[in-house]
Amino acid sequence: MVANEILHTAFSESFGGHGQLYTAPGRVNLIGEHTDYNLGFVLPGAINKGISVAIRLNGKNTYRVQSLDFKEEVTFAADGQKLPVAWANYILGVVMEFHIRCFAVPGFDAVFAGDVPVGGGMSSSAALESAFAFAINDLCQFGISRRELAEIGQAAEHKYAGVRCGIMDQFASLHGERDKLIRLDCRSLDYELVPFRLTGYQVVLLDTRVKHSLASSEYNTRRAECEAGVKSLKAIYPEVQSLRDADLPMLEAVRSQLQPATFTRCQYVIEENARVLNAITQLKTGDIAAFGQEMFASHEGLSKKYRVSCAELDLLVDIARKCGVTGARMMGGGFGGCTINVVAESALAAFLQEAERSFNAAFGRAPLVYGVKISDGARRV
Ligand code: GAF
Repeated sequence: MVANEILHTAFSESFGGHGQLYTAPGRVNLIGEHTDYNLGFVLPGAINKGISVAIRLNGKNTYRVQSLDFKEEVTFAADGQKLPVAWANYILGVVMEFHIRCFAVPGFDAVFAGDVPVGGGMSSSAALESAFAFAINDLCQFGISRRELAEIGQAAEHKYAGVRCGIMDQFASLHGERDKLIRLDCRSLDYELVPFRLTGYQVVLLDTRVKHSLASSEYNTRRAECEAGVKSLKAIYPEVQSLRDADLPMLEAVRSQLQPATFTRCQYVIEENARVLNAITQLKTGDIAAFGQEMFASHEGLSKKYRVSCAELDLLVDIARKCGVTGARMMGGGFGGCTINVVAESALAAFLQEAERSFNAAFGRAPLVYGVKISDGARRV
């Protein structure tokens, strides 16, 4: 997390005096990818990397926000006009979502900075939305629940970043707890905190440093394909509201009405939902080897059926398998970013060495390595 003094100093240099500090984390997801917008199950956790903000009401109608990382400052009003600076739109979106819910956000001055790698699949955007949503709610004493703050962040992302994301990232950033994963039912938003402190194992992310420009449009295409599948299923099974309500025989029954690609996308989602539930049982019974196998199967589905992986991610998962890593898969929306690996400490050094060697041989650079800890969600500092 960003050092508090850095934000305090930057705030006082730009605005004078002190701002109140808040922080919100990025997230990892152990299993359950692209299941959230299909109203299924996910198993994320908040991490010890996030975005922190120093903020103070300014008595005006405008918002003046400075990004230390992008070295930019933007002033805007709550008029809903999209801004030319990409990061500022997430904050504008959050402010507008408060307004839509009849919570008028008074003007503020803010400085923010973070250590969640942008485009790394750890959801820096959700961390940014959650940091501002949490801070505004607390500063203005609106009394909005964390769950609704997550919905505010999600809506901001839909409308101001153009990504029709699910709720997982914002929910995890707001509800995370140290050493606990979140078993989230993305339909009811009921959740359970599942203890996740594996003695002798580490969670390590390997960053391909690939950021695919098609990631957002492909994401929205996948979502549309799932919706097409639901439409056909509904015609025969009216009770189906989302892929979460279907099983493989039901999907088979409508196969002839679906494009082949749509069929395999839906197949992946139905299988992935089942994998999440299996994996949670395995985690609770301490069967980490079986849990890891579900992670590998998840990757296989994401790569071959959902088609959101890329050569760099596939290679890293392949190396992980060969090096005896317990479980590995691509994480997040796909088309780049990180793999998540559950690795026995005894296997870690050899795995990292081999990953660096093989990745370098194939792509001419080493992947970045991040060890992450499952940590608390958004909070006042
Ligand atoms: C991105 C989205 F923001 C999430 O909602 C989720 O769909 C994820 O991709 C894929 O599981 O992080």
